[in-house]
Amino acid sequence: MNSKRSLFIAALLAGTALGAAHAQTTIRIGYATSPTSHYGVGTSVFCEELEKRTSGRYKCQQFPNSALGGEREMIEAVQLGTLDVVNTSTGPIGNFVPEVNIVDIPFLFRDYDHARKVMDGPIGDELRAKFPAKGLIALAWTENGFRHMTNSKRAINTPDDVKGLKVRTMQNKVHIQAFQSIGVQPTPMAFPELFTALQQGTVDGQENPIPVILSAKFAQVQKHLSLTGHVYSPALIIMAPAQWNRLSDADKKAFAEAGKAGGAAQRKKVNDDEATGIDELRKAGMQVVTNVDGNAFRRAMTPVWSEFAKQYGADAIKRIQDVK
Ligand code: EAX
Repeated sequence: MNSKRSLFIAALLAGTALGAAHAQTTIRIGYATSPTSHYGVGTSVFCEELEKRTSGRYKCQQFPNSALGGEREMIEAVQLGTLDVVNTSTGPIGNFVPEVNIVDIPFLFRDYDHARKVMDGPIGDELRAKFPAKGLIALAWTENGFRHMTNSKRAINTPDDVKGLKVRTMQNKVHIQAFQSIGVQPTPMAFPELFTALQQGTVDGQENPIPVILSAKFAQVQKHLSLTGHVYSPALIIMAPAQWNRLSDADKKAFAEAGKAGGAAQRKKVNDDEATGIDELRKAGMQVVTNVDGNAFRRAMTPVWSEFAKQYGADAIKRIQDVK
């Protein structure tokens, strides 16, 4: 080999090595709510941890406030590979991974401890394992929170009070069926359209966890809040398989660990908002019913529960309930 050529190859190799050491990949990540919301906090921790654990080879560009569309659209974009990562509620997930519908059943989870234990345990792992067949990688569970009802018409204490109300639901067939069963007129709608729909009276109410009600400023357009806690709303960080498959095993581990850290931070923010948010919403003018007749709501949904047992398996439902 002549010396000129070997020099050239050496330079090329050095260039590659140098390039590899400095190569930085920007991960585009979207979510529905504001940067200071639970999704914003969880996503920021995910991004910081990712950067740290890959020595800066990966960093994020965040797209908060539904800038890239509703959750359903963002999941589609991840499936297509035009978006790298989404931090989303399970609301629209059943349309992609039907097995996940089971965790959206109202009154399935007793409390936050129960829900988090299920998602972090074998059941949550098994559900995440269903995603790759649908062209999605479920990196880690995060959290949206227990959902409560708000509306512009009246205080809600019992299931009788919700009869005839037009309530926006997520694009989730379990939720739609459950609300129909107690006499609500469900109006499925993407989240980015919701504020205007409430403002213009297209719908009377909606239901969301405290952190969403706070960050979306629904107090400006809804007078009544009832702490119905009728359903837990899990969330997850989902990644495009094309991105995931390119990663080394070490980087896959870094992504997964960053996802877990993001999930923990997001849950902590949900806890904080639950602790202080209700007072904040009162100050913003909402009338809050704290002593909702939860048992009455549960009883009212008993008939639809037998339907869910048929659809999602009585055994699978019991397995979730049995987690202590
Ligand atoms: O995930 O659509 C909804 O109501 C969701 O709870 C919200 O976008 C946050």
